[in-house]
Amino acid sequence: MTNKRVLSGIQPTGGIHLGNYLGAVQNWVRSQDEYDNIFCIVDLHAITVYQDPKILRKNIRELAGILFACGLDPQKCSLFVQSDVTEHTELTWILNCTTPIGWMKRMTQFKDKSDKQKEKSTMGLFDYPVLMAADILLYETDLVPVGEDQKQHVELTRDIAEKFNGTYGPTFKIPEPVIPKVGARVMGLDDPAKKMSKSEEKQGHAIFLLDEPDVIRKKIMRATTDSLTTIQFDESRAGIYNLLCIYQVLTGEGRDAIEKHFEGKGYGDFKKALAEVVIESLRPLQEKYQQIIADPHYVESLLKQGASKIRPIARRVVDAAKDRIGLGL
Ligand code: ATP
Ligand code: LTN
Repeated sequence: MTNKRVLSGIQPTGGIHLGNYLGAVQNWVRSQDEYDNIFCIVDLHAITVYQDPKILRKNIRELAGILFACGLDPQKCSLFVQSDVTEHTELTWILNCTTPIGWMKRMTQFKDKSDKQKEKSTMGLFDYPVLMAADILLYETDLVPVGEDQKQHVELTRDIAEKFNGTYGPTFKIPEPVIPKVGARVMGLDDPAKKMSKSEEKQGHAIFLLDEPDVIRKKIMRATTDSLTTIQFDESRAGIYNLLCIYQVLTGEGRDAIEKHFEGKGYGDFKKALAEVVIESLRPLQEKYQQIIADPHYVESLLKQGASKIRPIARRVVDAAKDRIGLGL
């Protein structure tokens, strides 16, 4: 029996933050031995909102470096840049023509992002979930490890695949989302009502994996909490709950043990302890990142190698879809 295939993606819209890491990347790394793994730097998704071209190019390389530093192993997975494999755009067009607009109008991420973008919202932003469906369906994916915010997009992907298969005959494999129990929705440190996001520009909103220890300490000490004092996992106290969840995933300790450990202590003590846990968890990957980017060609060659390895799968699936529909000669 062959291994199940995992596919996931991340946008090169800035440095990776703790939400990306705990919600997605850490799980990609952990399950590498078990599955056949494909990971994609989704630059075509990134341009659904304006990106400065020079910064985008720099972000793509840096993101690849960080992902390898986090522990993605080029022997065990293929990491590539989405726009290097043109089949992604080709399948997107085909799926655009089978996806009802009504399904797209229900996508909550589009509503949130287009509210922010207002009249600057593009067709690409609206079409973002179909491009994501193409990413997933191109590789006969079984499992899609993502944070909670992407669950709706994976469900849409399933609907798109089922509709296509129902109309034209079995073509696409139906994928399943994989969402972690803790860490699936890390909230902003400045505002625990908002998910931590790369593109939020406010200082103190996100902890980035390459943040220096002092920056991490400052951000955590200033994180928004409430006027209560006890250290308890209580979802109604969103700020402290978020910090406790981060502590829980990074230490691997149980909730009871954590509450007991901080019994009688104040928010200040807890925040100090959390800052040290975060700093120590990130230290090894920060060191590895410096080694990786010392040779800029190294990352580039791994990305090319990744694309060459997976391109034939994508070609085969697009050709099958074209054939089903009756496209071409
Ligand atoms: P942007 O702000 O540019 O939209 P983002 O921070 O939402 O970016 P993505 O590249 O869109 O990051 O997401 C990569 C992965 O990280 C996805 O699987 C997504 O579900 C996950 N993720 C993003 N934000 C969080 C978060 N706050 N908590 C947990 N997982 C998250
Ligand atoms: N939309 C995702 C990124 C993404 C993705 C994918 C995730 C693009 N294509 C395919 C899983 C599978 C996001 O995190 N915003």
